[in-house]
Amino acid sequence: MKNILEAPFLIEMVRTASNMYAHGWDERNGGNISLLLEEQDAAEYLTGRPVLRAIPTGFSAPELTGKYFLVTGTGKYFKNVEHDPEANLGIVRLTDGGQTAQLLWGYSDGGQFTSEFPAHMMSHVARLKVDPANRVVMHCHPGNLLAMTYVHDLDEKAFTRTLWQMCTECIVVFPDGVNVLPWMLCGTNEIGEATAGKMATARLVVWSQHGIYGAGKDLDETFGLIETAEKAAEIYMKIAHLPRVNTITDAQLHLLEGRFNVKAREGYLQ
Ligand code: 2HA
Ligand code: ZN
Repeated sequence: MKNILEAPFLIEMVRTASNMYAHGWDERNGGNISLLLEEQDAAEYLTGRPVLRAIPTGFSAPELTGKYFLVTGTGKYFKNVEHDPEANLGIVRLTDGGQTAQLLWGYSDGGQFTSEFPAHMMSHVARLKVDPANRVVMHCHPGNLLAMTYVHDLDEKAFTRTLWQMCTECIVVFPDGVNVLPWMLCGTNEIGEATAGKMATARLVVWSQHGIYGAGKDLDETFGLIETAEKAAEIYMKIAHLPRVNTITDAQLHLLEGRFNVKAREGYLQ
């Protein structure tokens, strides 16, 4: 059996958590990441490992039965992941229609997966239906996106259009736009179901006055997705109180669609 600490997927996860912390998106124990492991990686690194513990999930997700996930731990600080991956991360296999998570590695101090596990697993189900290549769900608290939810209309079309207008490349990176949930109690199946519902039509879901969820095919891409939306929100927060003299027009956004071969969310451009 190969050493999990040397697995490329684990090294990438550690790098990502450190990078998110360095960006200021994950204060204290804020944020969480889940990565659906490839069959090949699971076979190489996990077959034959004994089940260390069986942890009830409190929800069902039959679509994920037998799938392996690398997930950040509840109460853990992203800044500490690189110093002790085995305590701060865990690898689980979902069984019983998703109702049980078998711990195969990690959470070495007796911990368990993030309190936002329902939102993560339900979002994986939702994104895999749209994009079978989806592997990552990522949650964090980027300051400018959060700030924007205090001062901007939370209507999804209005929120998305503002972000698209803030940086030229936004519409290329997230042509499906950004979906928005109102403030809801976090850590519950309810917010998990609501997040997954929003994930059906976009890879970014803002949790008002809390943070953002992103989904993508790998850690780099998902990080970059949130990074791009956060950059746009930063520009917005710099200019929101100033007279807007120039902007990116819908005609220009259409030019970007053509140049980069992307299709903006239906009905979002004039
Ligand atoms: O504590 O970010 O939403 C981790 C979180 C909960
Ligand atoms: Zn959070």
